[in-house]
Order: sequence, then structure tokens, then C-alpha cells
Amino acid sequence: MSAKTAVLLMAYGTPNRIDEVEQYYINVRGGRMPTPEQVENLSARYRAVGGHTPLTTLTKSVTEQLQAQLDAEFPDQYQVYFGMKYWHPLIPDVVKQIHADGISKVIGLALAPHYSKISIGGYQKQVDRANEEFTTNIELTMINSWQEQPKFRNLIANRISEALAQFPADVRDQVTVLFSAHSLPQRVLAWGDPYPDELLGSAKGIAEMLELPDWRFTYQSQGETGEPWLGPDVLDTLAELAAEGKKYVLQVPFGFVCDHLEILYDIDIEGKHKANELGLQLERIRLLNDDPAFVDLLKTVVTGQ
Ligand code: FEC
Repeated sequence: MSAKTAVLLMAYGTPNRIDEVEQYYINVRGGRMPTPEQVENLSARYRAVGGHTPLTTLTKSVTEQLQAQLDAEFPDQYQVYFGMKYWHPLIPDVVKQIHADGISKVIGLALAPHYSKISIGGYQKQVDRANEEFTTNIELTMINSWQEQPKFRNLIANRISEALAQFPADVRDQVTVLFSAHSLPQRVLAWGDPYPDELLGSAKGIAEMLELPDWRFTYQSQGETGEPWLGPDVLDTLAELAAEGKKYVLQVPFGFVCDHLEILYDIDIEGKHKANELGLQLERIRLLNDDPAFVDLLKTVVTGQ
């Protein structure tokens, strides 16, 4: 047995090529087959962003940098892995690798800052299920939420300040700052899921740090499941802002950490198209991606230091 602790970074997963989209979609839908139209629709969205997204590459880079930062401060104590919920490297395969490496203590950290049973709980479920296959179990400490971490809120606040500079100086105080996060099916409310409150608390905390004169929260990227999802949806919010006479909007997708389809398509293509129609200037913050300051934040989340 190794004395090291494994750090298992987990992210959503993304298909590498268009011909992987159908199987990826089936995985995301928990095995339910999408219609050919739905597959074509999703493939078209991937094609529109260049055929694939940098989610896996960025997660790999964050993993390597976190390993280096941890080695420098805590030699021989941590081994960092990354696994994906819906595409390769799949979480169960990585859990197998951790067992093969003889590591029994695992810190699970999903690269999404706010807790919900569907998203973060889903990552934990995958680790637990994979672990059940083994006679000697690993001891999993799951970090459920890290949105309260001051380094996270400071990083987002810095990104907002930087992005406000994209607007002409004389209109900067008229910009509406629009925090956004992935929507979820409304049924999570019946479970008393903390997701909506965590998002609002986190947005309010950051807005207060910056003393933002006008900020809102909205959901984005609803799925096609035929059930009601949490709202308001960003496209409706943009229409409301235009109706109020607003002209400038800065979107802050703080429920995500890196560039992927929900950013590169949903905001940069779909959101901007809608904003143009409405006569709004829509900009967004740079995501945290593989910024060393983000890696430093993850190091603090993992070690408490
Ligand atoms: O770049 C990429 O290829 C991946 C982009 C991507 C991220 C992401 C994050 C979250 N999702 C969450 C919940 C759901 C639920 C459903 C659902 C469906 C999709 C589909 C695609 C997709 N999601 Fe996603 N999500 C990303 C991509 N998501 C593609 C399927 C097509 C569509 O409906 O648009 C509905 C599943 C079902 O049908 O049963 C629920 C949550 C997050 C944020 C947390 C996280 O990042 O893990 C929550 C990135």
C-alpha cells in the first residue's frame, strides 16, 4: 500500500471527435437513446465550435500543474488523477488505476464550485459504484462545494474587473453583471437541494466585494428532457434586460471553470446572437481554465493551506 493520498479531479467530459458525439450523448442521458435529430443538433453545436472543446486538455493541464504545486510544498504526499463523468478517461477506469497504484485514501474534487445532488452527488456516486467492485475499499473524502473559498470569489471578482474594461469607460457603470450557472430540472427543489441558494449566496458575495451597481443571477444551458428546468433562462433574461432599456451586459458563468460547449456555444454563439438581435453588447469573463492562480485555489481546497 502507498502512503500517498490520491486527489481525484473530476469534470464533465467531452467528445474528442464528431463521430463520438452520439455515444457521449447516450452517456450524458444515462443510457437513454437520443433521437437522430437530437444527435445532429448536438453535433452541429460541436461543429460550430471547431469539432471539439478544450475541456479535456485544460483538465489535464490543471492536473499536471496541481501535481507540481503539491510536490513542491508536500513532497511525496499526493498523487493527482483526473476522471470524467461522461467521456474518457472515465471515472470508474481512474478509480481502478488508483486501486492498482495501491492508494487507499482519495480526496474527490469535482471541478464545479457549487453543490447539487445531481451534479456533485453524481460524481460521488460514480466513484462509490466503481469502488464497490473491489474487496479492499478506498476511503473517499468528497469535497462537496468550494464556492465559499475566498480565493475562488477573489478570482471571479478579478475576472469581472478585467472584463468590465472591455466596455467603453463612459458606460462602465451602466453594465449589468449577469452571473450564470447550469440549469437543473426543477425537481431538485423538492429535495431541498442547496444549489439555488449556493449560487445566489456566491453571486451576492462577489457582487458585494465589487460593489456592483447592477447585478443579476440567471440559469443557462437547459437540457432537453421534456421536464421543467430552473429559470429564469439567460435568453429570457437578456430579453428582459433589453426591455428595461439596458444596453451593456457582462456574463459571468461562475458555475463553470473552463471553456467548453456551454461557454463556447451557449454564450459565445447563441447568447451573442440573441444579444445582437436585442441591441445589447454582451461580453463574458475569461474562464479560470488552467490559470496557475486557479491551480493554487485548488491546492488550498485540497490541503486547506
Ligand atoms: O464541452 C463539452 O463537451 C461538455 C459541456 C458540458 C458541461 C456540462 C455541465 C453540466 N451539465 C449539467 C447537467 C446536465 C443535465 C443534463 C445535461 C445535458 C447535457 C448535454 C450536453 C451537456 N449537458 Fe450538462 N454539460 C455539458 C454538456 N447536463 C451536450 C446533452 C444535450 C443537451 O441537453 O444540451 C440532462 C441529461 C438528461 O438528458 O438526462 C441534468 C450540470 C453541469 C455543471 C456541473 C459540471 O460541470 O459537472 C449540472 C460542462
